Amino acid sequence: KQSNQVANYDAIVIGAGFSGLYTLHRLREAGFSVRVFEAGEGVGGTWYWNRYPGARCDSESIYYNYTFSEELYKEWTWTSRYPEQPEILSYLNFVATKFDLRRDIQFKTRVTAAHYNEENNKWHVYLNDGTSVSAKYFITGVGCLSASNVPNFKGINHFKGEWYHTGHWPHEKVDFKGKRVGIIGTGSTGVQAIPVIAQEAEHLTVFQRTPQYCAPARNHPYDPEYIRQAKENFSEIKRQMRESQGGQPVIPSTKSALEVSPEERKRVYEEAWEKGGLGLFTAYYDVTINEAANETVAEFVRTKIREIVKDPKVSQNLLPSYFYGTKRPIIDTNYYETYNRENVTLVDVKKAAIEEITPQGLRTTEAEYELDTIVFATGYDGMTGPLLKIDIRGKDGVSLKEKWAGGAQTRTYLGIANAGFPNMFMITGPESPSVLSNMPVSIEQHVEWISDCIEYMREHGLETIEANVEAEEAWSKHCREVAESTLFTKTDSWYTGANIPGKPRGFLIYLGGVGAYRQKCTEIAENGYEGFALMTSFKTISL
Ligand code: NA7
Repeated sequence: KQSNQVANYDAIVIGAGFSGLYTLHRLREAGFSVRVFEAGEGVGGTWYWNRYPGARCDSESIYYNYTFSEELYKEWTWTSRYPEQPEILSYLNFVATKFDLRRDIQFKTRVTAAHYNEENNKWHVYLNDGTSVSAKYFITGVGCLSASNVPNFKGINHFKGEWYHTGHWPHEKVDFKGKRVGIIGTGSTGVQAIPVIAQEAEHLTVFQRTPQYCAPARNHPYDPEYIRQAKENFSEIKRQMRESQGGQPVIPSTKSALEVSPEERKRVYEEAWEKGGLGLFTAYYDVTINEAANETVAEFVRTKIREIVKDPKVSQNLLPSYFYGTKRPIIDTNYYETYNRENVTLVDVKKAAIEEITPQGLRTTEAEYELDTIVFATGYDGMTGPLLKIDIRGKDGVSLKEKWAGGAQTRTYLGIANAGFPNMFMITGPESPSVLSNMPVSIEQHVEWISDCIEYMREHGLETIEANVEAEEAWSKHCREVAESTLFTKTDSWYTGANIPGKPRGFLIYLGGVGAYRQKCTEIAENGYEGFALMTSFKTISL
């Protein structure tokens, strides 16, 4: 498999999204040789692939960016509160140009395998063009939501029309004009795409399995004065984001939803609804930990749905019943309103499941639907999926798949490292705050921690760093305990692995908060990388 002369680097990074770009910049500035491999033709990661209609971010733009460079923060100006995909992709291209990153990125190249070799303490990384490279450090910036989930529906290969998954959208515009379109899935992605596709398609049929809680985004262009103030307050915003619970400068509520009067609660919820965004989620501290508190928000949203959607039968089918916020809270633009359109039909596939995709469309147990185009907004094999697509093997040839038993019952140390996988680091890996935070903040924290660690290794003449089994067990246990103290584990979602048939259940995200997690990681580093074994020599001594 391996030629005699492979290119060797200090570090190999997979992915040129937010994670890979900053890792490259940071390690290169510290004097290391770095090579990034990226499957796409350009930078952007998530924002390169997700080009579906309506794709936008649900973190506010002035917080959804890097903060490692004040100059960069001040040079870039966002146009609106929730930026659309093309604008975020332009931002990442701007970053790549500003820091001259593309010269160390090999595009259109997929990493198929990465094997640790104990003989020479190198990671041997195999590429889809048949070549291989090696490095001392192996860093994954593969994203949390990049392994698309296309359900294995019978007949999909015989469909005569076109079908797309939202996470792999074509670069050229998909034309829905005059088409009968079906969309499966009503998560964050479906909710963004449905109102936009409905405006263009002749008819849109939404196949919904679980109704969702949404709140209006109230997107709007930014007032230049607001932007000016954000730029002026850069340092303070950065500090607040880094110390916060969710990665945005939100001061957490200290009040319970149950300690205030129903009138006061309604006033607070109405205010959050009018302001738009994720305000309902953060209105009271116990919304995601106490069932009765949760029900107050849930019922508030259900009332809004009943008010907005005119046909009572349709609105009834749109009422969610799971614990509010335990699937990703969604912010929308005219989502519920879209069901008042003549050309939109809602089909409840929990009542009548999808049986098969037919050559002409889709059949449920109750009816057949003729469709020209099917859009799968069916989500991802989250967190572990992107890593397990690659044949990653650590010491003794043990694969990550074997270690994690292929599912959501992962064991990691801090979501960054794995026992048995020396010198490998995961950016926003399973059991880190990752997707339940404002991603760029969590990504920057990991990149800085990892690059500081690599610099520490160089300064101290160290060869390997590897998480201890005990430290890993303790972290995973802590991660599970925090999750179990909330309502999150009571709902089937991609956080638990439940969306992928056969994936063992667990809880893939650390819910302790961005600020507390950062502090923990910093302490570990300051204590000489507590919980890790650091070695000056890697050679196995054979007797
Ligand atoms: P999600 O949130 O996982 O949503 C996927 C949707 O697809 C959801 O409504 C699912 O219903 C539905 N789904 C999945 N498989 C099926 C099958 N087999 N039949 C019918 N319906 C199905 O993915 P998104 O892309 O919307 O969002 C992912 C993340 O991106 C989001 O959380 C943010 O972090 C950004 P279900 O709810 O499982 O019943």
